[in-house]
Amino acid sequence: VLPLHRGQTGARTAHAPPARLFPPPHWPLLPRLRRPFRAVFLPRRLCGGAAAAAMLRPPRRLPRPPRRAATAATGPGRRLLLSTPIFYANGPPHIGHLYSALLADALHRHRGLRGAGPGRLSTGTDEHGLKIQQAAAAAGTSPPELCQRVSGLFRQALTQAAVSFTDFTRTSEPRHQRAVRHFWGALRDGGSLYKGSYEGWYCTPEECFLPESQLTERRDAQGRPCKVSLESGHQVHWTKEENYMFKLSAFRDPLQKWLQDNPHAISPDPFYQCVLRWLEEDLPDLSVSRERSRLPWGIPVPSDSTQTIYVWVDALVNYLSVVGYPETHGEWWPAAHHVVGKDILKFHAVYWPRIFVHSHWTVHGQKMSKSLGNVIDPFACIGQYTLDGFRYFLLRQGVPERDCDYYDEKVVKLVNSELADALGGLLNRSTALSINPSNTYPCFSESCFPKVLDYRGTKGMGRASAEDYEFVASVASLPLQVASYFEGFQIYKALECIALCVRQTNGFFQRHRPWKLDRKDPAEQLWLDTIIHVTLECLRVYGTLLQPVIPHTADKLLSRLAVEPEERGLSSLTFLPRYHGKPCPFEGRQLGPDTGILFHRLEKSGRHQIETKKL
Ligand code: ME8
Repeated sequence: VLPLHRGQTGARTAHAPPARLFPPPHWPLLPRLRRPFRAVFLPRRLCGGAAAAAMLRPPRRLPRPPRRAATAATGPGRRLLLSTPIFYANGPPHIGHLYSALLADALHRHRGLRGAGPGRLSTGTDEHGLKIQQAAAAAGTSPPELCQRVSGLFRQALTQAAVSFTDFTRTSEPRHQRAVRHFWGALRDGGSLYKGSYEGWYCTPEECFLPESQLTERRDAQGRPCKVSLESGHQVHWTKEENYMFKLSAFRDPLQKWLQDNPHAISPDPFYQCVLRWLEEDLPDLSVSRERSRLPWGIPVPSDSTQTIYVWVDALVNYLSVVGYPETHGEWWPAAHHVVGKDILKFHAVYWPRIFVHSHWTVHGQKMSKSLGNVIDPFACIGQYTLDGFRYFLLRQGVPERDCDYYDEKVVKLVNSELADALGGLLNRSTALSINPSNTYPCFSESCFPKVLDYRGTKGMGRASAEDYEFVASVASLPLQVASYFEGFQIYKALECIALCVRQTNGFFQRHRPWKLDRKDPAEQLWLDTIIHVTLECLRVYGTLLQPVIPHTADKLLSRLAVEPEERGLSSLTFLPRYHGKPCPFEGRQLGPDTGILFHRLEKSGRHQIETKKL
């Protein structure tokens, strides 16, 4: 029973003791922990220099975290924990879940390629709470059995989608439960909990209380009037019980201040603004437990076996339990970034820091839901569109700021035009034996493509046109542009820029018609080799930059270009060094074996809805 979501209507009847605000707490769920302990959760730059370093000392009772904790939030070699939400184990995965995981995966892979410090990508399943208890009852099974099955499906889907997760947490695991109990103890010892009675409209599918303003009247299946959530349409039930309350209200001002001081804590910006607006409203205390008699499926409150810890408190602690809380999390915290859907922003932003938020996938303009029978099955999509094809589609078309609509024709059209035709076609044309019979990475000729300060005055100097100079400049700036889009959680924009450059490269190739050039004429040969050299250099850059998104296709492309594994990192990525008079390690190198078409065109297909009876 926790009114975390969109406000709270229930009447609180217990008397809340005033919360102590000094020193001001920075995260609501981490209130009044002893100062050094709490600070472990704070990015260093947020607490400021020496003070932060002092605050990052470990608490007396806990083992000392490694010294790395103090530098975890800054510096190029920092460790970073990236996470996806942990998904409810009440139904099979769909493309929305996969999208969250792919965003996190692409960020994780991109970071790895940049040679940043060691990183972790955590995911998992959220297995407690009323929702799971009811889903198990409906499926005629027990909660542990249901969770075992569904958790397995999520693990399988993420593995099949090549999500490079390093950790998979199940909230039913003993190590997680232990962390949650410890966390509860820290809240209690810090004086942030009190016992009270609570009543209000509870929405089980959303696992939260809803205020009257978020409700509307409908008729249930038997035609009786009932109240439902305005947003999700799910029925709500009046719930009244005794439970533990958390003094969230006391944290409104510090949280507001912290967010104002850290405008990048939540990206993209519209979601940050949205959280600030929520905080302008009332922020009532939260109910953080439920009566065990109603909810036996959950972690019992330590030293009060009549109560079960609220599922959201339990779930959020996964971001700590995954890195060994309470013993070793200091190695990873506070450098933690969370990718979440907009539906759970409030749960995260009001309780947890540093969030990348994305919108939702709809299907033919409708919300994806089991009752509408329009849930899209990621297994079927991967089978139909190939792993890389489907990864590319979701990451290229998904725009975090707004909902995106899914339909099959869109996947086929996009993937065929950008991966099969533009990228695959370019590789095919530029490596064809008819124009490159030696099957090597040919030489660049400075006389054909001389270095100039201002390309507008290039007439008569070489064979490259002003348009060619412009295009080469846009490819040269691509790696930085892509990096900054990844950093800003705008992977779709990074892919848009790459697609644009691929189109320009095709234009370059087409414009100069290398197949018309005569190899026997020495001057023509120099120009022909230069055209192929520039094209292969472009392809090498695209292959390198696309690794986080389409790992298999990028590997195939780079292998064809004979780029060794140790030459595929982003930190050492150069483009066209010969243009700058520097040696190119690829020049003259034998190309890799031709393993056929880079990406086969997709056929049109039917829709991929999940068989909801599967469970
Ligand atoms: O909320 N489009 O789990 P959940 C895009 N267990 N993404 C979507 C989506 C859609 N249509 N539908 C869902 C929970 N998602 C909690 C989280 S975390 C401590 C606990 C994605 O199984 C999106 O990331 O309902 C959303 O936040 C998540 O799945 C919710 O998954």
